[in-house]
Amino acid sequence: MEFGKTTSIGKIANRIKNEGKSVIIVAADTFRAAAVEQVEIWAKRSGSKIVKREEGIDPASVVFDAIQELKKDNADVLICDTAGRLHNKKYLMDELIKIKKVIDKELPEANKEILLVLDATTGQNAISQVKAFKETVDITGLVLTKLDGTAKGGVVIGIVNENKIPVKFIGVGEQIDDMEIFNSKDFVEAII
Ligand SMILES: Nc1nc2c(ncn2[C@@H]2O[C@H](COP(=O)(O)OP(=O)(O)OP(=O)(O)O)[C@@H](O)[C@H]2O)c(=O)[nH]1
Ligand SMILES: [Mg+2]
Repeated sequence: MEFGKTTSIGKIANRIKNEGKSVIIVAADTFRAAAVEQVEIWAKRSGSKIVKREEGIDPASVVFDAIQELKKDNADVLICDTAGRLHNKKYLMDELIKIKKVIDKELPEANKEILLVLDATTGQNAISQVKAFKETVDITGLVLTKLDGTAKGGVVIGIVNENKIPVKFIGVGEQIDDMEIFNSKDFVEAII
């Protein structure tokens, strides 16, 4: 779903680059040619290296390749852009599990984050999204996008309480700097 995953990856990569670290982004949404193009644009904007392969290739194999690049370059951070638009949900979840297996095997010592990107405008629907993904992979954090719009994302408070998953970033626009580290106090004030 178009929740802002790829955009958020560009913004997060930019933040990490600004901290002086090197970033590789891997285009692991191989199901749509356009997805690879979109993430490539964000890699350029953020000054990150991209690892990509042709459309239709196994996403986990591209991630495997990217990890070899990471090791070769001795880069600091690898960010994977994954698919969200598959009609068959089971297939999508199976792909995520495969990607996670590759990462765990190839980078057993690395710090890993699995971020679920939620669109603040989707309301209650977000709850079922979190449930489905949480059952599949251990989500370590949420990114809440489109908080610049009219939606205040109040539903996320319920999600955080129920699932004990922290909100790590919030998206507040379409530009590269439009991302903030989540501050629960500001957020509650904005909702009120
Ligand atoms: N206003 C606003 N728009 C955003 C924000 N984040 C993303 N968008 C817009 O939302 C649309 C979808 O963003 P993408 O990053 O392509 O979403 P995605 O989850 O990667 O989508 P798929 O790859 O199609 O599943 C784009 O038009 C973005 O510019 C945000 O924080 N605020
Ligand atoms: Mg995308």
